[in-house]
Amino acid sequence: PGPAPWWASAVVYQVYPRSFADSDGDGVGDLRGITSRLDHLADLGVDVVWLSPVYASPQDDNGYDISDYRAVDPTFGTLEDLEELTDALHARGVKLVMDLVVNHTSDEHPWFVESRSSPSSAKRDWYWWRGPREGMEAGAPGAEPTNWRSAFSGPAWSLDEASGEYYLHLFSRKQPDLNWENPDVRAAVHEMMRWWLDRGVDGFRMDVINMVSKDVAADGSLPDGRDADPRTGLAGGGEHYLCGPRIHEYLAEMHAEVFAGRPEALLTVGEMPGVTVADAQRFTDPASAEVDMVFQFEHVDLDHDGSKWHSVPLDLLALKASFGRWQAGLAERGWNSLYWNNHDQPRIVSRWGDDSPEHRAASARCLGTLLHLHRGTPYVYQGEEIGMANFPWASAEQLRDIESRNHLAEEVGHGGDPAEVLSRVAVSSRDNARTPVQWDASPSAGFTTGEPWIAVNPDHAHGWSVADQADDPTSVLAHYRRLVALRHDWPVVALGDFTMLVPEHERVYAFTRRLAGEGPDGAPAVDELLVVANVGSSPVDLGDLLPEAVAGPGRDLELVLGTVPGGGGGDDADVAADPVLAPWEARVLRRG
Ligand code: TEU
Repeated sequence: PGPAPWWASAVVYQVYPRSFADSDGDGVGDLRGITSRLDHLADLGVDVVWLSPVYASPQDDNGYDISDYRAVDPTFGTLEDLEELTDALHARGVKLVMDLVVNHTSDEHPWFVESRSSPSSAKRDWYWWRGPREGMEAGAPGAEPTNWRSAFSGPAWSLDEASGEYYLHLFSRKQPDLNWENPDVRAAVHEMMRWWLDRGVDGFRMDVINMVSKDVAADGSLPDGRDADPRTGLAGGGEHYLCGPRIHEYLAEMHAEVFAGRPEALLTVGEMPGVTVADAQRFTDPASAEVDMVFQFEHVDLDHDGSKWHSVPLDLLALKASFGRWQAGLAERGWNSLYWNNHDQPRIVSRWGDDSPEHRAASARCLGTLLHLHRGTPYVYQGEEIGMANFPWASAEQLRDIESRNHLAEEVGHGGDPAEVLSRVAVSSRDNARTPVQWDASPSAGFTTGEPWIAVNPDHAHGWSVADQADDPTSVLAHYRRLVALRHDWPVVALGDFTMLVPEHERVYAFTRRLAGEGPDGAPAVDELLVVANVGSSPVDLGDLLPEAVAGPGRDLELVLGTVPGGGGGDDADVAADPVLAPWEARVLRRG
């Protein structure tokens, strides 16, 4: 293998612009707001910013419904503001990765407007138009071409009354799916991507990119045989559009048309619901020339049963088994991305940590340590670095997310008890990730001088803000800074082999990282880290659980990074040797 790619030792930070920082007091975050807060990102030390969509959009799904790929939505500013942000990031050595949403457009995109205008329109075939099910009347219940469900409730097909045909939308009815079978669609996407790269963008995070190839029959028909059990798959019918028959062809073509031969150091990451380890090997194998890494969903699907609205407690053994398989599966070929959070997931400290006052900071540090010490490129979602928690949703009116609101309406419409449905939505809602970043303890947390578009978490006044944590060496923020630095400074963190230890232990998450290299004298040497964490709110005695690893003969362990306040400070040797792990304590130890 050649030299390690630059992103092996990089950390990416995701900005969700609507909720990051508001510069003009309209209550919605914007580009100038981001530019005004770059000190925070520099201080954290991240290498790349992934910016969620800022393109022109009716904002039906907060910008994931794009009506002009080459314009900035006035909500967020102007193209000049984006240029300023790009330059300011580059001046600090930080790259900018844009969101690429090309499985679908907005229904207000000129392409769809033209497509919808008539069945004989030149762009009709740019989207998925189909007549009603054979022998059925358009608009009759169940007459949709397939029974696939939209991820945001209801059928995945909507009827256009004028033509009597349906169009496909795997997400909202305002997000019609593009027809990638049509080469003109693909060419238009490639051209747009090159346009952004030419403007200095450093890569793309590709929204649901493994959904662009649909399992369509040779004659273009979608027969009854393509119906699915409506309760399986992401949106019901996933087997017909997740990693479909032409997906590798499309991504290889995109790579050749857009990225190949570019001298810049770029990053591509494909968001891929339902992707398996075997799929990911091929997608991320440099020899396939498709994408650098993928976002997989296996771990974040572990704590619900069937639907994301039915949460079950996390099984730590299953989590370890899942991470272990991904680490092993992408060890030789390909590369992992690592994330706990993004704009679609509830906050990790509330989800798998313990957000009670006693354990919140410790569990945030512990989970951060675990993630960042795996092999792969870690992603930090805004606010994660200060231990932001879920919001205490008390009424349906507080929710803004289309997915949450549609689900509430649907369940209540079917006779569900509103309070019960709300309590389940509150746990899993994407809005948990979308409350404003907490910059300080002032009334709107320093996010805006106006009325915030979504509630600010009241805990910002109680220590959970950037201002409160910035100068406190024991804070979650200070700990995340150390995690980022560790990946930059230690090749073994970026590149070392991964071996899971004690996979059957119910409370301890432990693994080693090993990298063969050269010692100071030029002789061959192995650098080895042991990571051990207590994933729970009571102490755990390691006893002789890890005798070899912890106290093998001649194996002194040095504490590289600890999570208990003071750890990493003066009495490191004692900490390293203590057999008892405090609640949510994590240690990164190095063999002497
Ligand atoms: O998400 C796709 C996806 O698979 C999910 O995480 C999805 O949001 C679903 O609701 C899970 O419950 C991407 C974007 O990240 C998301 O914000 C968009 O809403 C979606 O695509 C459509 O563009």
